[in-house]
Amino acid sequence: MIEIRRHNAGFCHQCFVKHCRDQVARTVESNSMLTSQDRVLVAVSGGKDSLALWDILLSLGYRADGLYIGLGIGDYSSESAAYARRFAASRSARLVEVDLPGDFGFDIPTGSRAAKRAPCSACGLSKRHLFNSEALKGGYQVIATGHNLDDEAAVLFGNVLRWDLAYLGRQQPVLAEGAGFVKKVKPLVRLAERETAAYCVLEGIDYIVEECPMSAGNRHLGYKELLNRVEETSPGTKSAFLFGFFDKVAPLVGQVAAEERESLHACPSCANPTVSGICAFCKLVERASSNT
Ligand code: Q46
Ligand code: ZN
Repeated sequence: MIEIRRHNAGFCHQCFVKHCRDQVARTVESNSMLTSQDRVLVAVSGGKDSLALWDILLSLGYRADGLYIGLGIGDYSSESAAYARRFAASRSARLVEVDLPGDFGFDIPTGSRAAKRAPCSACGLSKRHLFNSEALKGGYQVIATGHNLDDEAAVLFGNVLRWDLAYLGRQQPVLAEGAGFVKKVKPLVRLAERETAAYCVLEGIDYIVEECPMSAGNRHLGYKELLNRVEETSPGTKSAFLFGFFDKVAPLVGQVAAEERESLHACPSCANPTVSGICAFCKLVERASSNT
């Protein structure tokens, strides 16, 4: 029996799997995330969330391929790639691969040192850039990421602590396509972390359990712990926090993000949208290669 306290419900194996798929189907439909004609590129890390997402989208009949980005983070990267490849092979699904060291000449530890950025900042900007450019290159209409309820509530908490309106404006389950941008969707926002883990175990999906070794000190982990403590005493708080934001506040701050998008232009080096001059990813590549 799998208990979900915020729903005040318990599920057997079959009902739990159905519940997860229903939650994703409901999120996809109510937010017009995907059509059956769309080709969707699922950002896959080899972890539980992204593999559960890929599996659920395939089981719902969507045309979903995977995208794995090799970040060059030692054994963690080689092991996570193996999980992504094994899953793709088990479902006869297509996995697109990009390798930062092989294709761009640097890994995340080197790039972050060269650019004097925190590893997760260099990593995040590289992944966002490559998700978009690979989707454009491959002719995909949508990029799907495995951000779950816990991730999104922690990010929202951080954005609220700093009242970062630009980030808050972009924190939506769907970001529409725009000049140079492929549509981005987060179909797992109704599922908590422990639910995607249980889904993988029940469906026999092997995923990398170890955390990325560079995640130590990532402030979102601290926010997650904090929210978990609140959730423990008041089940449903995280969901009320996130969905209250989506319903009541996101429409008000969405305009800030829309204005920011309008001021973007194409990077002279790679043509991806950027605020000014050469984009952050091209600068990172330049700094990392001048340091090797
Ligand atoms: S992979 Fe990259 Fe995460 Fe590792 S370096 Fe940070 S952001 S923790 S999802
Ligand atoms: Zn660029």
